[in-house]
Amino acid sequence: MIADVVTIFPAMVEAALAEGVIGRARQRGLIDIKVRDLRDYTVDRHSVVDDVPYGGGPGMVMKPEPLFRAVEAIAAERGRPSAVVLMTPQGQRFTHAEAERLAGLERIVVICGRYEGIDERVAEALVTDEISIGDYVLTGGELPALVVLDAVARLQPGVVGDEQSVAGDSFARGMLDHPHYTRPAVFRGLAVPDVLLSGHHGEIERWRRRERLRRTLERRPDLLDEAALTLDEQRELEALMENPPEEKTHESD
Ligand code: 4GX
Repeated sequence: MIADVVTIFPAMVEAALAEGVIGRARQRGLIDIKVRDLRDYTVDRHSVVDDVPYGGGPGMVMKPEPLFRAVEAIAAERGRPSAVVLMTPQGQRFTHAEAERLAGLERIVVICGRYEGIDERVAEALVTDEISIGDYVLTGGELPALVVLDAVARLQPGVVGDEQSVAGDSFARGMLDHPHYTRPAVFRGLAVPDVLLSGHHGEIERWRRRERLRRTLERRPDLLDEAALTLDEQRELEALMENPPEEKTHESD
């Protein structure tokens, strides 16, 4: 995967992409992500990227010219991008399915907007996909771009060490994950469920499957409408719905 990020805060984006699994994958050449400073594509002496909105009103709007020049320079250097993504609360909601779609593309460009937004002609003529990471307003598209790039990059072959863990991702399965525990077996009086210490792999898998279904039913029942459940999972879910486990309570309740 080749990805280019266009931003007025390249250091912020680069810092995040230099760490952890993604930073390592970049060093190993498994993914090629370049962070581009939008001001490098300006032509005026002061590297201005914003201007006042036509029609008046508060705030500033990102000028079209630097964004066009940036995407054209990237296309000339890398080849025509398969997608030009704009991070915006006006976009389609980002999901794991969308991460999988983008992960299959050869070259993507991600544009991080700031201020009140970008000149609409950029969205019309340059952008192929407008994506939102959720219904809240941030100060810029950099954090959303990092969210998208992280989710897409970890789907590239070899980026996450254990292929099994990527295939078994909770949202790849369409439901929430089961609980995880590590040592010690008892911590401050809180015990790990016995079944996990039993060594019975069949029972452990059944327990985990049941916990995934229980949590999904409890916290995100909406996911179950879309989830492709196995026959065993369907039966387990019906049992849970007939006989709902006690709700978790707190001492003060
Ligand atoms: N999911 N923001 C973008 C400026 C902006 C507005 C319109 C382009 C068009 C956000 C989100 C988000 C705030 C990033 C406004 N740029 N982006 N920014 N939620 O809130 O993606």
